[in-house]
Amino acid sequence: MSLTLYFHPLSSYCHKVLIALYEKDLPFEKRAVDLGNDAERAALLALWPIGKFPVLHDEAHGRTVPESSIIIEYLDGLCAKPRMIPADPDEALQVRLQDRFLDLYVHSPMQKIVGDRLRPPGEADPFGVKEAKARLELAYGMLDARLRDRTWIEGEHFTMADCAAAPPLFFGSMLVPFETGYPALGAYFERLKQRPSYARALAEARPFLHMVPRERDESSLSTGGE
Ligand SMILES: N[C@@H](CCC(=O)N[C@@H](CS)C(=O)NCC(=O)O)C(=O)O
Repeated sequence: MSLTLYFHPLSSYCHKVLIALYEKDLPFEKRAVDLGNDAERAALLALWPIGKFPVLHDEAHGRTVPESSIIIEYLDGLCAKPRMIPADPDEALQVRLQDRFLDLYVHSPMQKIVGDRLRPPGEADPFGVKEAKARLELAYGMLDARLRDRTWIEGEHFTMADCAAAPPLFFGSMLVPFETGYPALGAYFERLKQRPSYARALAEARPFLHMVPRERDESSLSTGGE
């Protein structure tokens, strides 16, 4: 098999890429990375010294591709059906903008809140968490307004922006719920969960979800994603 995805079953950015892989029905091998295991961590660092997953390795083309959005662009190059980024340059720009919005203003604050729960005793950052919650609420409001007249983030076609939306909304809903205050966003999230690609990624993650820290736990330090 040519494609290997270095991933963690709980990593939300890995879920983003898994959705695109499942949309395209591309064959690939999954290589789970436990960052607490020295050999596995070293193998990931050898591919991408930043040490974050997902990382895709394409043996047939001798390419190693980090960063979820870039991996999805790369997958579009390998298999254009269905496209996750439209061929039309203007439409592609809009999808990339929404992808950035979701990563920076939904995914990052969500990670900040979960990450704070994994910090060592005495190192919590309540002010940063408060800011992250406010940013999530702001982003929820913008998404809710956008989704009042759209099926997917960019309209009628499922794109990279939807791959970017589902995972942080899943974890975000446990931290700052949106189902009641943001009805269009709540309805969109229900559509996402019905989408076979995301339903599959979520079903594969479910056996590991008990590892997600629900509250700040002074004794826990995890090696997983979020
Ligand atoms: N910008 C990166 C973010 C990747 C990222 O934050 N990955 C997390 C898991 S969701 C990770 O590797 N966490 C482990 C760590 O930071 O040590 C992308 O889009 O792929």
